[in-house]
Amino acid sequence: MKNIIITGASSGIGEATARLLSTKGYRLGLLARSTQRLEQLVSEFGENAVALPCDVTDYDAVREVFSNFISAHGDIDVLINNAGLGFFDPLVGGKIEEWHTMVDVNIKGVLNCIHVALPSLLNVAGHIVNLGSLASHQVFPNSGVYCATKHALIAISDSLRIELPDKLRVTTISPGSVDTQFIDSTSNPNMLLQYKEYFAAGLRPEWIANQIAHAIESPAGSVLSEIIIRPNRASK
Ligand code: NJP
Repeated sequence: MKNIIITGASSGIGEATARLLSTKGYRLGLLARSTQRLEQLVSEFGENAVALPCDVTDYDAVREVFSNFISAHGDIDVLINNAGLGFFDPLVGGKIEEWHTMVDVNIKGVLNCIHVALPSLLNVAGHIVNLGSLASHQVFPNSGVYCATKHALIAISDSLRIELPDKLRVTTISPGSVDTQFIDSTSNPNMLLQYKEYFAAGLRPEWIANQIAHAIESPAGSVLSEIIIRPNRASK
C-alpha cells in the first residue's frame, strides 16, 4: 500500500484529492491546521487515513507529524505539497503581513515539508507533487507576490528533478482559477468583488485531483513533470 501525505487536505483541491485517492486504496496522511475538519475526513475515509494536524510554516511541527507517520506506517511514497494561499491586491497599498504570509506558506511551508520528507522519499524512489499555478508561468495583475511564490515552486521542482534523476519523480500541477475557498482569503473588498465570480466559474477541484492521480499513477519509468490545466474560456 502506498503512503501519501497531502498538505492542505482540509478543503478545496487537497480535499478533492484525498477523496479520490481514498477510493483507490492508498494510505493517506491528511495535513492542515483545521484539526476538526481533518478528523471528520478521517472518520469518513476509514482506517487508511490519518490526520496530521499541523501548520506547514512550523518546521518542528512538520518534522513531528511526518516522523510519527513514518514510524507508524513506513516511508512516504508520495508527498503532495498543496497547502497554499493567495491575497489579491495591487502592490501599491499591499499589506506587508499578507506578503509575508504568502512567502511563509507557499515557499517556506513547501520547503519545510520537502526537507523533512526527502530522506524517506529517497528510500523508496518516491514522488513529490507540487501545486503550482498558471501564476507559476505568467504574471497577473493584483497578485504579484502570489505569482512570485508560485514561480519559486517551478525552481524548487526543477532543481529536485535535476539533482535527483531516477531517485525521485517530481510533478508540478499548474491550474488556472479553481472553484475553492482560495479567493475568500482576500481581504481587499474590491478585489473580492472583482474575482469572486471569476473563480467560482473556474475549474472544479475534482478535475485537478484527477490530474494528480494521473501523475501519481503514471508508469514508474516516466514522470509527468508539468501539467497545466486551464478553464476553457478566454480569461484564465
Ligand atoms: O484553496 P483552499 P485551494 N499550514 O483555500 C491549507 C493552489 N491554486 O484548494 O490549514 C497548513 O480551499 C488549508 O487548510 P487549513 C493554491 O495556491 C489554487 O484552491 O485547515 N495548511 C487548506 O486545506 C494552493 O497551493 C487555485 O486552513 C495550510 C488549503 O491549504 C492549492 O492550489 C489556482 C496552511 C487551501 O485550500 C490549494 O488551494 C491555482 C498552513 N499554514 C493554484 N495555510 C485556485 N483555487 O484558483 C493554508 O492556480 N493551508
